[in-house]
Amino acid sequence: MVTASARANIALVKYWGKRDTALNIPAAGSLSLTLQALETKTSVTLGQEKDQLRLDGRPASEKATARITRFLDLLRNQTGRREHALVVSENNFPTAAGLASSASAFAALSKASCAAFEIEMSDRALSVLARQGSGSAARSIFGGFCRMHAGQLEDGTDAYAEAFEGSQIQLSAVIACTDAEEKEVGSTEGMERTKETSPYHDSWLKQVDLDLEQASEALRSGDMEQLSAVVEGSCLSMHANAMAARPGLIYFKPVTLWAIERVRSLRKAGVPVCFSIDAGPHLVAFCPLEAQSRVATELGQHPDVRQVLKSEPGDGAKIEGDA
Ligand code: 2P0
Repeated sequence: MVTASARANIALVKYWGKRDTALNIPAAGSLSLTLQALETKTSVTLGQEKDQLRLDGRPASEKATARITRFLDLLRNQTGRREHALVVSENNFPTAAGLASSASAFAALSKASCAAFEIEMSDRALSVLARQGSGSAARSIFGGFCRMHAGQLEDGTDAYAEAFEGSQIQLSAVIACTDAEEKEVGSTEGMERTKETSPYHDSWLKQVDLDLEQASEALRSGDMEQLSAVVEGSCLSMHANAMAARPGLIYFKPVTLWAIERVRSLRKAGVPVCFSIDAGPHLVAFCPLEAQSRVATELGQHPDVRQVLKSEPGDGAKIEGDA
């Protein structure tokens, strides 16, 4: 048995849309921060009769297990080995409610299953592998800030993530968790619907490249004001694009708008903070560590915020027991 851990990441510049669905290649790049507090541990034991997945202590659905089988087939095809696996995965945060669980899950599974099949891979190759499980998982191979490239090659080998170096801004996160129900439309389906039906999708894709440039510049020059404008702009443009799909995708709840308003009031009062929201109702606030407690106290003051998580930047995926 091999066990690996990985942590979820939240994008500062969002990914929404694929250029190749079968190979799961994003249509644009993205930029993220890996978060220590959102951890998945996954163990892989080969030599089973069929692939099995246990998720948070229970047998997983057939759909989730089939996704794992498709992923493990990539490694079986590469090695010529035919063994099936028991995959046991535990998250320390609510799954499938828009808290990026597929990112940490497929990053941890990539790391653990490569070790189980005795395949040596560079972090870049691991990132390409993880991407085929879930687009955002490519970024969770790395710790801290991370830049994902959409690449141009048809086979997706240049669609990988890498650590983003040189940031003058140290960010921590505060996550306002609302309810933890499973969302109605998952990211994969939501992205496809948006690409097919939203009249704003092409403009969104063009905007991502500008946002990536400006966010990188803001991080490297230490300009939190510029970073906040880009991060919130990227998030709201992504949601506007998804809302414009037919039928429209609305991931916000009333409490999400309340939390946006709170973050903006804090910023007006001089606290360096900005927000982002994934395909779910939770809000993630990014701020320097010194502002974390103040932001957490503020975001906890609504009855629909069930839990406030604080996180520092997280480590990349690793085999348990390794440093
Ligand atoms: C992101 N999200 O950049 C964006 C923002 C959610 C909102 O990447 O279909 O689970 O597996 O590639 O990675 C979530 O989508 O989608 C995501 P697939 P994934 O973090």
